Amino acid sequence: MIDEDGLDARLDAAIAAAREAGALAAAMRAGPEAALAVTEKGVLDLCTEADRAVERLLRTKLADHFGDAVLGEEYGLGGTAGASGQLTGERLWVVDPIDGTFNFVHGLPQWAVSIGFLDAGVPTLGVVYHVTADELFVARRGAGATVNGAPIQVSGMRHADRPLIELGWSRRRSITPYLELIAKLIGEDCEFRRLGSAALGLAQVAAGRTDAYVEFHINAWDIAAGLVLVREAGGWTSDFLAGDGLTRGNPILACTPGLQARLSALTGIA
Ligand code: LIP
Repeated sequence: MIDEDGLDARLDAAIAAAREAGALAAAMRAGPEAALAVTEKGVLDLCTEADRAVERLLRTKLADHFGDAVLGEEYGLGGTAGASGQLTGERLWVVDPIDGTFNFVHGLPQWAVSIGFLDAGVPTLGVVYHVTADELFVARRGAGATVNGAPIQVSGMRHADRPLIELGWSRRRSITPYLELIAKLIGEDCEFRRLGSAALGLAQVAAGRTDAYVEFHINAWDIAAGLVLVREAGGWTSDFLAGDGLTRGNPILACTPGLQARLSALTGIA
């Protein structure tokens, strides 16, 4: 495990890198159309030159600077990963340069820079920068969660009789269970949203603005930071890293604790 000074240095670097990465993404969004030319990694799964440029910046400022490994959405395993591209060592950055790329390309504000850090396999640092709102969500394992420096807590079911639940979905899974879950939530008098960024989805749960985030498959780079945010804000998350969650993704349920049993029963995510 890394000592306190090592974690302090990494958290400071992640905060600075998130802001620099956010500024780069925003500048590229406002710049020549070429930066927004999309390549499609899968059906409706987009990547732009902005995604790639931002990830290169994060790799330089974080993984290369500290000599740590990195897993990123656009370049996969890199940094100090072994020649085989396998994860090496106990210090891993898990980054999504622009989470919510579909929104980013279209000009919707729900996109964010997401930076997670795993120390010996444990989600330890989380930084999510909602650039268009200038909201910087930060969490460190055992030290709480903040937004722009102010402490945050999950909702505690303050709107107990009318929960607000965000559902994520992608073409990586069938639409049927997603539609069935919507019908179940409506039957339970729950409101639902789909905003298109899992990183922001978990940040809003941590901030108490929504009561839960559910997605039947999500990748580690989307939520590695959000796991720390929700847990440090007093929330519950499913065991996302179980099995080969880190490299192949898993379902995610993140919520205020009062909703966990009910949503685990509705979704089958425990
Ligand atoms: C997105 C996730 C979202 C999911 C999308 C996509 P990206 O990440 O944040 O929750 O439903 O399919 O994976 O691709 O914008 O970085």
